[in-house]
Amino acid sequence: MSTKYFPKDFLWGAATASYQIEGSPLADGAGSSIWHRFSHTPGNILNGDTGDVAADHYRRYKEDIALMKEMGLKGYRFSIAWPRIYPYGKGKINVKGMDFYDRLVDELLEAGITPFITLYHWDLPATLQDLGGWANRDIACWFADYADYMFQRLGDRVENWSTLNEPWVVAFVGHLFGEHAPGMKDIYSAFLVTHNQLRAHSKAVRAFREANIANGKIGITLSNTSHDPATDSMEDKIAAKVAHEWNNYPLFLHPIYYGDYPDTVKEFLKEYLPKNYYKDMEEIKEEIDFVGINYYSGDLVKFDPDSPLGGKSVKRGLPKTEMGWEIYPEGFYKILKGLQDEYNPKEVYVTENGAAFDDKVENGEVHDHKRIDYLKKHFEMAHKAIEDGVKLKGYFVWSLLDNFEWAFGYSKRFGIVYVDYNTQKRIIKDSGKWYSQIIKNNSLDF
Ligand code: LGS
Repeated sequence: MSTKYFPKDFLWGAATASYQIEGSPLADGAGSSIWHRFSHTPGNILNGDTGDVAADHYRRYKEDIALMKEMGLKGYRFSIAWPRIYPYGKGKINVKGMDFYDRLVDELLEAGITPFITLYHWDLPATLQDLGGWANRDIACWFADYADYMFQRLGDRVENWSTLNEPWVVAFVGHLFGEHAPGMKDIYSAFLVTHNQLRAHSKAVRAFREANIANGKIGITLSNTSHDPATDSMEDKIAAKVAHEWNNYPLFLHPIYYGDYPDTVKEFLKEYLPKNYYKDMEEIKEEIDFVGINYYSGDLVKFDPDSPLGGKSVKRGLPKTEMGWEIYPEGFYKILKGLQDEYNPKEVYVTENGAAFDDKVENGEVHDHKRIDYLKKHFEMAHKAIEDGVKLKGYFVWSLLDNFEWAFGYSKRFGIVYVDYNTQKRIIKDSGKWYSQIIKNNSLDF
């Protein structure tokens, strides 16, 4: 057995998102969000679940921070519900909503936990959707104004900021597949939304630079699936490359770092890109301080002339999580190493990695050994990536708490802390206890 140490000051933490844990979505003057609306529309969410109560974190945040402290977390990634701050998306500010995040940040700092804020994790103010949402070009200004207000209000205490969480999912799952809010199915809107998110992101980054936050760092959080070619054939390799460049970090980082969409996107998807998109590229190309990587799974890609992207996904018979996603830690290494080789970001954070399993409470404990095994294998790959030059500075396990898993409602549990939704009682799962040892030792035994 050998012990592998992580870098000094490695930011071990856990992540959550506002709509998934907070509950009380309309409390204290908050406006409605597109997820509130979507989840209250019958047929959208499994079992008709909504985020009305969720893990009741809005009212129990102190208890939750105490749990983080007990586990020894060094960092906590959470998101701000835009409609709590601006009930109508812009204009009038809701002081009480702001107070919640003020208190949350103070409580975290008091507990010695570094806050890591995501400005947008999918709960767009519903009023802005009525104006076209992310498909309206004005959203770059609406978002930058909101972001700027947050920098002014929390920048004295919060150094780490991520603009958007998984803009690919927002664009395609929300506007092409219709499985997430706002539930649209239009490919042109999906690409327009991709583009406007990029514009909004970069505008917020410029506001951040002007806010001049001491030691402040800003980046973006991107979703990734490791797409590997099914065979060595040229066709399969191209299909896997197209899937990678459209589905993973290149779709957003190519514009941000190089001022253009990736080659395969321009070749295979050009007709869907907004007209004259290149005119915005100069404002989109804007330096960021870190890239946030979310990683869960991988697949094999096989050439398929009938598919619009020239490839289809095939399973390879690996063990799966409760979501039906293959457990493929090697793909995590490939994503991290590929990111470093292709874009050489100044810093990288794993902003999400974790798994859902069928957790059971037995005598007041949750023995989630499969989750421990999943995390261990992924930590190992992160360590290997660091050894190979990836400038990984921290790692946020998804998720701190069991929560509202979007279209799957409460049927899937990702937490390292179990939530009993009848009583709101929390139980630190075995994975949470195991994780706290890793954090304490800052190392992993193989
Ligand atoms: O809860 C969400 C987690 C769970 O799994 C979180 O809010 C999101 O930021 C993030 O999308 N999350 C997530 N993503 C995994 C997507 C994996 C798709 C794998 C497909 C296999 C072929």
